[in-house]
Amino acid sequence: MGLRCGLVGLPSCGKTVIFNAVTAARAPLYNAAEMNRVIVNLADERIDRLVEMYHPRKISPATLEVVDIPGIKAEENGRRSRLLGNVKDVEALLHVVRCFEDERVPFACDTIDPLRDLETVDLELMAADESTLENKLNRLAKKLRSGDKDAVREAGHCEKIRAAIQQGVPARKQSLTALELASIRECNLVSLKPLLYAANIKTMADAGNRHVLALKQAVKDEGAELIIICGKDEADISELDPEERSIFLSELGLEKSAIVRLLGAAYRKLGLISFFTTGEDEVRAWTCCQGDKAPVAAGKIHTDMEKGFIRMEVMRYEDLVELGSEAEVIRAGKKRLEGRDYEVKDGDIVSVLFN
Ligand SMILES: Nc1nc2c(ncn2[C@@H]2O[C@H](COP(=O)(O)OP(=O)(O)O)[C@@H](O)[C@H]2O)c(=O)[nH]1
Ligand SMILES: [Mg+2]
Repeated sequence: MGLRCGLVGLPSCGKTVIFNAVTAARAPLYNAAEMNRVIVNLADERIDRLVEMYHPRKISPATLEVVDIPGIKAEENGRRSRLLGNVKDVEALLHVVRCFEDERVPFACDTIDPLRDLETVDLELMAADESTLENKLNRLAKKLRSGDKDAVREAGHCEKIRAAIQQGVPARKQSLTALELASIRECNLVSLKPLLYAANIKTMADAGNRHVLALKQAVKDEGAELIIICGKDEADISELDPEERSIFLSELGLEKSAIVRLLGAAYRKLGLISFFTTGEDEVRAWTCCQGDKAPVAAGKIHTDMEKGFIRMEVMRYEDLVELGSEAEVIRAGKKRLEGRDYEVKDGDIVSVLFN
C-alpha cells in the first residue's frame, strides 16, 4: 500500500543502524544475511488536525515500508539473487554512504571513498539489469523470427538500453522516452529506480567533512537528493519517548528526525502527494502521484472506484481548517464536484461517487 523504500550500500556503511533509527524497530545488528522489513507511519500534522475534527474510530496515516537489504556486494550466487529480488520489490532506493572514519568499525573497503561507493552500487544494479534485459531479449527472440512488430520495437529498445548500461549509464540516467519505458516496464529494472542518498556521519560537526562534500557534489551533478544522517545518534534517540526525543534532537542541532527527512526526500523525489478521506469511521491518508487524474487516485482507495468512477467531491484541507467544519465549507461553496480529468492535489479531501 504505502511506498516501499529499500536501503542499499556497501557492507558496514550503517544500513542496519539507520534502519533502526527510522523504524525504532531495533532489528538485530550484525546479522548480514537477515532481511529486516518494517512498515512505519508517516508523520503528517494534517492527519492530527483532521482527527481532532472528526474523532474517527480509526486513524490511518500514509505508510512507508523500509527494507534493510543486506550486502550489495554479496559473493555467493544464491544470496545475490535473493538480494536483487528484494531490490526489485521496492519503489525507491536509499543508498547509505559511509562518510565516517573509524578504525574500530571495519568496512568493506580499506578507505572511505563515497564516489567509489556510488559507482560500486551502480555497477551492481546495472549487472543485474544486464541479465534481466538479456532474459527478456531471449524471450523475444521467437516472436522476432515471426516478424511480430511489437516484438521488434521492444527488442530495439531493450538493446539500446542494454548498450547504454554496458557503457556504464544506469537506466535512470538514460532519459528514456515513454515508449522505451513501456518496453521495459515488466523488467522492473533496478538501475531505473529513483535513488536517494544518505551520508552517514559520526556527529553533526562532521557534516562538512571532505567525504560529505565530495558526495554532495556528485549527488548534485546527478540531480538527486542527499540527506545527512548521524545513524548511530539517531538510532539511540529513536529509543527515547517522544518528548525527550525532540529535546535531544534540538541539542544535536537537528530539527527533525531521520525518518521525517527521509520521507520528505523520498516523497519529493518520487513526485508523490497525499490526499485524504475523512469521516467518523476513519481519517485516512492516501498516496498517489502528482498529476494523477481523479479516477486513478480513486483507484488507490478501491479498484471499483476507478472502474465505476462517476465524480469526486473535493475540498481543500486548508479550507476545512480555516472554516472549521465540513458544513461551513459547503456553505461557502468550496466543496467542488470534479470529473475524470481532475488532477488530484496534495491536501485534497475527497469522497468518490462510483457505480
Ligand atoms: N561511529 C559510528 N559507527 C557507526 C555509525 N553507523 C554505523 N556504525 C557502525 O558501523 C557498523 C556497521 O553498521 P551496520 O548498520 O551494521 O552496517 P550495514 O552492514 O550497512 O547494515 C556497526 O558497528 C555500527 O555500530 C555511525 O554513524 N558512527
Ligand atoms: Mg546490516
